[in-house]
Amino acid sequence: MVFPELRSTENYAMKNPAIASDLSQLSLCFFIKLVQDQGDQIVVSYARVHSNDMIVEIYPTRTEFYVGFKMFRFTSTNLYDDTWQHVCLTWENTQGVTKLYKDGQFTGHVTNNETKNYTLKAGGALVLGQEQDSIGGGFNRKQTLHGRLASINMWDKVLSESDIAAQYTNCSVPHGSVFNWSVFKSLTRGNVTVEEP
Ligand SMILES: [Ca+2]
Repeated sequence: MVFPELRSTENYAMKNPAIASDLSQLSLCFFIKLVQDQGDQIVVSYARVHSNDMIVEIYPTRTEFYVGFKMFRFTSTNLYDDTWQHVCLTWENTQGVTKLYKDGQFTGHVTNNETKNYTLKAGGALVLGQEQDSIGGGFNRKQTLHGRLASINMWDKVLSESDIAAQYTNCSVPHGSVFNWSVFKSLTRGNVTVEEP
């Protein structure tokens, strides 16, 4: 899926509602190839209870992941890279820990105690390439995605390191149990295009 370089709030893919059951843990994985234009890049946003219920935002020097409006900041792993990368984030509400994997390898974890016992509520809108400030809208052209995104899937459990490594090495990704990449191909808006490999 190709997100064009001209920043616009018209370019995205949206599934609404996107999540069928409340989540106490999750894994979110995707392949991404960014255009480095020095702006921050929104991969995905999910809005239900908060407009920031789940966000992946890649900055030139850090990556921020939100669950329930609470932030996990990763500064030691650079994802702002114009080559193809495989990225997985896992979160669970027992310890309130998010783990980041790049190209199949664990790169670090961040704890946010405020996400302990939090439940990500079902029924919200999931948008690829835009940051929501209201459910399904409130986009900002400075918070968009430039580049290519593929095989974004989400599961309702924390995947193991070996499961994640297999996605990267095989380039073969099992269907996400929460949402599955293939559904987004028919949900694009604006100038977002789908290229088949
Ligand atoms: Ca927002």
